[in-house]
This record gives sequence, C-alpha cells and structure tokens, in this order.
Amino acid sequence: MELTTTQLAELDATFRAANYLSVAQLYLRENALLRAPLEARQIKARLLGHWGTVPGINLVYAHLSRLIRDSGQRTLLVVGTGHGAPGVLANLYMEGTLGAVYPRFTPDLDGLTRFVREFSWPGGLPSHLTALTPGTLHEGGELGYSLGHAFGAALDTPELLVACIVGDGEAETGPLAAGWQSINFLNPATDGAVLPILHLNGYKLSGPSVLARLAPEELQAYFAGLGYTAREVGGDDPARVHVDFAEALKWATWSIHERQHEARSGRFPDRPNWPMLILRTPKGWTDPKTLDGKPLEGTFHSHQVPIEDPARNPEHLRVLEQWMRSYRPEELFDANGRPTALVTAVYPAPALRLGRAPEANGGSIWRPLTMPDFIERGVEVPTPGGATIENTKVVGQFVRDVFVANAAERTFRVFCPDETASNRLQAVFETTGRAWMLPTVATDEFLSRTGRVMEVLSEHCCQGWLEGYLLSGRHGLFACYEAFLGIVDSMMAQYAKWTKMASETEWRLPVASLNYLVTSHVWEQDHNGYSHQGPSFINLMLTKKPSISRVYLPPDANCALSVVDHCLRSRSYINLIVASKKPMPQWLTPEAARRHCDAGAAEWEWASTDDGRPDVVLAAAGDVPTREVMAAAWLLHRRTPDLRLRVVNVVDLFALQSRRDHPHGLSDDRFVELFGVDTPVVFAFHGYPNVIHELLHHRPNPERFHVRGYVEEGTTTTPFDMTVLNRMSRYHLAIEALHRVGRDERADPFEAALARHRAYIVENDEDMPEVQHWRWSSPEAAATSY
Ligand SMILES: Cc1ncc(C[n+]2csc(CCOP(=O)(O)OP(=O)(O)O)c2C)c(N)n1
Ligand SMILES: [Mg+2]
Repeated sequence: MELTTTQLAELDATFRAANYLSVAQLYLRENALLRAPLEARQIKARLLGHWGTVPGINLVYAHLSRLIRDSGQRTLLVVGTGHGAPGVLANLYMEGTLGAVYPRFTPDLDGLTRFVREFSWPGGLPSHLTALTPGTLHEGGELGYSLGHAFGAALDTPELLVACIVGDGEAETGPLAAGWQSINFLNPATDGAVLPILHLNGYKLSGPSVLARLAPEELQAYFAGLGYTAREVGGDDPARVHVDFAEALKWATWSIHERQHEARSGRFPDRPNWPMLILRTPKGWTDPKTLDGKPLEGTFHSHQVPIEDPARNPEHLRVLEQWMRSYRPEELFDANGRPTALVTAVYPAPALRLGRAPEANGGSIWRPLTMPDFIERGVEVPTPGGATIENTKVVGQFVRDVFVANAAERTFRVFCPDETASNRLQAVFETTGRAWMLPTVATDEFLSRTGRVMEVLSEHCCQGWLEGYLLSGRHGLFACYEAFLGIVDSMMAQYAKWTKMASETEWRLPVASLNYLVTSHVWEQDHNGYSHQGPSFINLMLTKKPSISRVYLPPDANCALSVVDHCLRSRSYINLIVASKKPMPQWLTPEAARRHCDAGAAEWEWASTDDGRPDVVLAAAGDVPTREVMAAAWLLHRRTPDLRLRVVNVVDLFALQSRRDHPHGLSDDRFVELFGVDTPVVFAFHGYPNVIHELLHHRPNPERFHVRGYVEEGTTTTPFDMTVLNRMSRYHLAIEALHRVGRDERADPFEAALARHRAYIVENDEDMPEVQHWRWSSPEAAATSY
C-alpha cells in the first residue's frame, strides 16, 4: 500500500531536516538555520566529518522511528558506518534524546546552534559514534563489527528488533563477511531478530564497493546462500524511495514476525531464512550533482566533506548555501528554532525512541549473575603438589554450574571458536548445548537450538557477539586458544576505548566485564607447534587503561576458580585469565587459593627456606612457570640446602606494577616484603619477558629481576622441551639462581640434566621420567629424599 500524502510528508520532513542538520554540523559555527545569508566567517575552521553515508542513515532512522511509533516495536539501531554520526546525532537532537542526556542542547535556536557548532569541536561531540552517543552500543569507527554487535544484542531478547545498517565498504571486511553467518546461531523462538540493511551507496572511501558492482541477481544469490531473502530498494528520488522503503520495511518486519510466530508455536524452520534490506541510493545523496563541473552526488567525492573550502572559495560558499537551502529549513524549524510538528511526527513516544533503547545502555538493565560457591566446587589438595588435574576442566564444571544457577534469567553465554571441548570445558555440555539452527546429523554432538555455547570458527564473531551481549546488559566468557586471541587484538583495543569513554560518561551505567579465558596456551602447544605459540595478548593488555585492564595467571585450578568467580562478578573491566588445560600439579586448597588471589601475589612460605633473609627469590606468574619454579626450588633445596630461597607466586599480574600506575599494584612496603630491595629475583613468566620488565619499572632496583619467559623458541616437540627451548625450565631457573648468588659451581648437575634431556627426547619422543614423574615434596623432606 502506498503511503498517504501525510505519511510521506512526515517522512520527507524528518529526512530533509536531518540532512539539513547534518550538513550544518559539518560546516557551520553560527547562522545554524541560515536565517541570514551565509558568510565565509560562519564556516568552521576545520571541516571534520563524513557526509556520504548520512542521507541513507537518515532515511532509515526516519522509517524505523515511524515503525516504532506505529507498532510499539522495541528497536535498537546499530549503525555500522559510525562515521555517519552527524545523521544519527541530528535525529537524536530532533527526537529530544540528545538533549535529555546533554541539557545544553535545548530544542530552540540557542540549543540548535550549540549542537551544530559542537560537532567535531574541541570539548564537543566526536565525529564518529562513540559511547557519548545515546541509543548506540556500536562505535563503527573501526569498520566491520556491526553485525556481530547486532546479533549479540539480539540474543536472549525475544522482543527486540535490532536494525543494523551495514556499509557496503564495511561489508568487505573479514569480520563483517563472517558476521552474516550469525543467522545460523540465532533462535527465532528465544532470541530477538536482526534486520540487516545493506547500505549500498556504491563506494567506500575512494573506490567502488564490491557488492555494489555485482549484478543484482548475483547479490541476491549471495545473500540467499547465506540464509537471507534480500529485498532491494533503490533510486535517487526521495519520494519514490520513501514509498518503496516503507513497503520493504513493512515486509521485513512482517516476515520476521511470521518466522518468530512459527518458531514460537513450535514449528521450527529446517533452515534459517530471514529478511534483509538493500538500500541502493547514491553516495552523498541529495548533495550537489556537480562541483566545478565534476560529478559529486553518487561518487566517492561525497564521502567526507563534499565541498572542502567554502570559507575561501566564494563560489563554493554559494554552492554550499544553495545545497543547504535545498532542504528548505524555513519549513522545518519554527520561529524559535524548534523542529516543527511535521518533522517530529515520526518519532515515537519518548520511552520507545531509538535514542532511549535500554539495550544501548546495558548497565541500566544489568543484573548480577547468581554465582555458585566456588569453594565448594574446588579441588581437594591434601598437600601442595598432592593432586593433579586439568585446570580448565575444573573451570568448566564451575561454568556449568553458573549456567545452571542462571538458567531462568538466561543472561550468561560462553563464546568460543569451536574449542570448548578441546579446551577441556566440556562439562558445560552437561547442562547446555552449542547453539545451532541448521540441520543436524546423528553423529553431531551437543548441538541444540537453545544451546548457550556460541561456537563459530570466527574469533571476530565470538568477540563481536560477546561485546553486543555485554553492552546490552548481559554476561559472558570468551574461551580461546591463546595464540589466536590475537586475531581480535584490534577489536579488544576498540572495546577498551569504548569502555574508557563509557566510564567517563555519567549517564552510561557499568556493564559486566569482558572476560577472556585463554588456554591451550604457549607452553601446552608442543603438539601443534610454533604457529600455536603466542602469548602476546598479555602485552596488548598492558597498553590499556589501568582502570580497565586486568591479567590473571592462576597457578592452579582452585586459583583459576577464584579468579573466574571474581571476574564474572566484576564490571567494566577487560579480564584476561590464562589457564592450562593439561594435567597440572595443584598447590592450594580452595580457601588458600581465595586468599592468594585476594592478595594478588604472595610468598609461598611452605616452599621457602629464607628465614626472612633470602639469598635469592624464585618467582612465578603462570601455571607452567609455577610448576617449573617449584621444581627448581625442589632441586635447589636438595642440591644446595644452605641456600636461603624464597618462593613467590604472582596470580594478579598488575600486582607487580607500582600502585601509582595500577590500582592492583602492591604497596611499596608489601612489594619490598616479598621481593626485598636488592635481592636477586629469578622470575619465570608465562609470556614475553619484556612484560615483567615493563611492570617493574618503578620498583626498587628493577635490574635485579632476571626474567625467563617465552622468547619465540618453539616447535613441535615434548611439553618440557618448550620450557627448555625458551630457557625457562627448572634447570635453567636453578642455574640462574645459583649464578645470581655467585655459586655457579653448583650448577653442573643441572647442566648435565639439560644435556640428558636433549639426548633423551630425541631418542624417545617423550620427556625424561625424572621430569614426567616429578612430584613436589617439602624442603623438610629434602634431606632424605634426593
Ligand atoms: C577497519 C577499517 N578500515 C578502514 C577504515 C577507514 N575508512 C573509514 S570510512 C571508509 C569507507 C567505508 O565505506 P562504507 O562502509 O561503504 O561506508 P559509507 O560508504 O556508507 O560511508 C574507510 C575505508 C576504517 N574506518 N575501518
Ligand atoms: Mg559505501
């Protein structure tokens, strides 16, 4: 059905007003409504922003608003092309949600002038969507993550429609290309819907977009194969496009409701098939057709600021003014500078406006998880070293119980690139499955339409979904092979930026922390070899704000439980937890683990022989480093019983940093209590040694710390050989400790052991029995046992 004249007039007025205000934001410092002829001095000194994508965003915003107004549909808008902020901001201003959080943007000429002027202005609103923008959980500065965020927000929110504008350039990115597959993990009965709107304006920054140059039938076929029925709306006549888009949006929402209704009445489709829209309009739509005789509208020249120098070029000033007046602002804003009733007619009641979507301010709907008691679920450790278990297996059992405890709320999910079982977290499958909407065969395992484990072999999708899920108020855990978490380095960096800005934005409430559980880590990738060995994510964590960044290296299963428990309760952090999936010696009882994790770093007195005056400190951060440090201490207790040795274990990496630099830093006094002032410290570290050196920068005499860690030596070899190749083995640590106290002459047996090791593994393809079967026993037992 065609739109009525009034409906069309409303949509057209909103569209023109938003376009007008967008251009005004890019260019004007005053005379915001052009109530006087435009003068060069009214142009901003620096023209910072993007226009090309804006008209499409404005069209979608107006139509979605109308849809919500007429149907009450709860809707969240994700704008992939965050550089189109002027369009979103114009709408937020006009619908009143911008002024609600920033009262200086009043709905009058003063407020409007301020709004226009403060765009891309020092102290004003940034040129892209950011955490400062109400109604959004997506920044869109670094392109590619819109679909991931949209699907993450839709999970477990059955009433929500997430409309997601995808740039056609953005669609060329890996994360976005993978993101289309999210549809196969979205349950029409229990999740909300995502409506992708591909914004096919033909160009990216300076070149054409691939999808725009496909034949229409190829484009249809591409999306059909992905599980979408795509409906295309195109043209450059706004009136025609309004009519067609309104119709297409109606079809899409009808189609979504149809699918949801079917699934919710128990008739589940064999294969996901969802609607999507393709909006094919010119880049820079409605800007001047030409500039200086060259085409402008519909070319990549419209991407940023189409007319670059109106302040210096009078002809360009004239073209700009003509362009702005083509929207007829005098019809759109009343005498007081307020948008007219016709302009604002499409916007729904305040609570339903796009700028007010609670999912975009997830902290406002966040509820804590119900946490099972981790102490009760801990491993029994009769004596230190007296139990052996896979640390992640125990974590998996705990996470299973988190699922159980929160089954009714449905606010917790695990995200993983196809490795839940490989990472030994498979206990979760005792209570939930892997989300999967495609057909299954008899030999599949744990696939379920209602599964809460999101497994897709795309770290980008895992990260994007989790971010969307967290930012819309829920909880999650991303379990990943350590080396491949680096694939989302940049996404994490962007998320850290978002988190920082969100924490500085008063009206944004804190959301659950982003929790990474990395396993299959560098020291247990002896079987997969060099490509799988990479602990650099820790380095990246060090570059993030101390208010956000947390790194935990639990030495055993009970510490891992304590850390996971803490992280799942926490908010606003990015927590990196590194834990082994291989059988590992267990050191602490659950209660002792809790105390150790609370302290962050502590001496293990029961392993030390220093009488308060250590000759040397052996310190470890990480489970394999802890095992090697303990074995080195054990060897030294037996070979050099008079050596006063202190064993220190660090579980919270930032405990090492000065409290002036990180809130988790040990106080100066406590640090000296543990490490002394000039005592040599041999430090075995899970990751790259430079991390420890950097953290110790403000600590007394940092040069006395001799750090062993991963130094890019590795291959397919035995597990223990990984520590040998990287010179972090128990023998290397013992040799280093002796060297630091001037007793190199005692190192011969350890050098000999290293030589034996090399010969033995080459001959036998496994580690020496004395390594494989080594068990900790106390210093007191040393006299009799060696
Ligand atoms: C990952 C990433 N690479 C490069 C850029 C730089 N960049 C900003 S906008 C843009 C073009 C985007 O094209 P498209 O998605 O089609 O957006 P639109 O045409 O709607 O402006 C590029 C390459 C970026 N922001 N993010
Ligand atoms: Mg484009």
